[in-house]
Amino acid sequence: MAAFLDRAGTAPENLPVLLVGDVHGDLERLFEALGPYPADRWHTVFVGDLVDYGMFGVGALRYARDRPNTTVLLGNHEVAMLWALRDASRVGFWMSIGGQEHDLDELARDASLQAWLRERDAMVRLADATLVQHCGHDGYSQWIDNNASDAVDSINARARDLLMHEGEPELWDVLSAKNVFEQQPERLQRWLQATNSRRVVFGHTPHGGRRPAVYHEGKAINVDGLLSKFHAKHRRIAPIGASVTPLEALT
Ligand SMILES: [Mn+2]
Repeated sequence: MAAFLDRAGTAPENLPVLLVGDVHGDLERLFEALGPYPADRWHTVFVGDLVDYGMFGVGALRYARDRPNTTVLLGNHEVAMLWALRDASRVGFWMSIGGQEHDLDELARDASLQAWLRERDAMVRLADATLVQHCGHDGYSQWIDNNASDAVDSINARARDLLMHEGEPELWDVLSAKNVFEQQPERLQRWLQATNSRRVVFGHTPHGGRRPAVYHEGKAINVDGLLSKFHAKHRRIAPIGASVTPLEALT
């Protein structure tokens, strides 16, 4: 992971981790959720899917980009949006999954935001060997180069290469795969071994609970708690703590 420092010179690796599930354009609830967690005291990790459904997808991206000590991972909705930006024939599909036309216009006008978004990692392994990725699936393994010394670095390098070279179809397939770790503990265990991790945090599919869903003695954790009131699956206001929580609260 690239080392980066905030203005005060604190490495985020030394801060407690704050997990943020799928935001999906709900900047209002995101701000409410982050209120108790000042950026200078937390390493904030977004699991991806900041855009679509709600009206403020690009706003959420800009906020997350500019928040100190923050890691933003790629979700399938960011991939779909970048795909629509590059290929106008994909706009209809992207809008069918909640894409907001004004957000695409905003992104088209903002080359630096595009460049930043294309450089986001697919996953991060934190200092305590917690892996964070968008979907609860091991399909990312197809991007591990057998000669690579670190699986996570290898996956991120391949994902970035795909995003830079019109590889959105493959990215979409991997990042939109159905979560499987809840139902398949042996597969989860193999994935943790392959990535040298002790547990994995993901979002992507709403868990439907009032707290993040913790499976298999804490080895798999779903933080997609339907934060966005604009989500297609939204039925009621889910508690903010279902999506935004300190990592240490889950152990
Ligand atoms: Mn999502």
